[in-house]
Amino acid sequence: MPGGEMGLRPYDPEDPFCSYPTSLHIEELCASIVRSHRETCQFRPEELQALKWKVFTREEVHAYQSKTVDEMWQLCAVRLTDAVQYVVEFAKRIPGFRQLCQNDQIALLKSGSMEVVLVRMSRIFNTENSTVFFDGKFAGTEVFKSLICADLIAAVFDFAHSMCALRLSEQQVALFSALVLINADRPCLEERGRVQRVRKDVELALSHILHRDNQQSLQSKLYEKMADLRSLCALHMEKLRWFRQLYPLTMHSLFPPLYKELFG
Ligand code: CLR
Repeated sequence: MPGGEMGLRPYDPEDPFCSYPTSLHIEELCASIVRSHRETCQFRPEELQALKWKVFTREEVHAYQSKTVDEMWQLCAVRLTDAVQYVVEFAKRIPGFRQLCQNDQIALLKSGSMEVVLVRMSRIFNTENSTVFFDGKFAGTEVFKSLICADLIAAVFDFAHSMCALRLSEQQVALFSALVLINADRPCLEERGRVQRVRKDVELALSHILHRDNQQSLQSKLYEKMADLRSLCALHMEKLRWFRQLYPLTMHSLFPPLYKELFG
């Protein structure tokens, strides 16, 4: 069943708890999205601060580099899927998302979940030594060597640097993540108009907090970042197709079902 791996259920118009965002005050919408982000962000800011300098040793890096291509891909696919699972939970808690038809929920997650993972990556990226929290410690690009996609890894790390340079607050990250997900331009949407209505509210919510924080100049920078996200995800899909051709059985039998449902 499509969406089964994500635990999505079809929209039930009789459900009294399905309120439309238009009925919510914009402040409430902001608060709700920020709360959803906090509850599903996988690592709290205080936790990350405490772990900041826990980096892999030379021996540990060597162990990652000695893995075979398919072993390392599998490990990354598992870690990535954990992160995506949290994004799915975040999406479900965005007011209005559950009221979209199930196919549109799936279409938005297929095209947007990886983008939100990359936005979230900037929260757990240490710009001082260019490392990201992966598999229990902070990892530099060299850890990912055996994936044999150095260009993708370099591009992802560059993106994390450029996101960190914006110095977004957790609330701004939350609203930006919601905006990345609720995008009426995604392929295969059945009810674009309804997605557009939810998006308008999220856009209002983002402008509201940028205005409140006196950081309106961030708006255009965030819209530029969305273009970067698109090309990074296109590159991810390209690498995945390459990998599937080389190791069809690993992909088929060892990759997490959710990863295959969203990207396969
Ligand atoms: C993103 C933020 C999440 C925690 C998290 C888990 C897995 C990480 C991911 C973050 C960032 C991107 C990441 C991924 C594991 C592998 C992937 C480092 C930090 C890199 C880019 C490799 C992608 C390889 C695919 C082609 C399989 O809260």
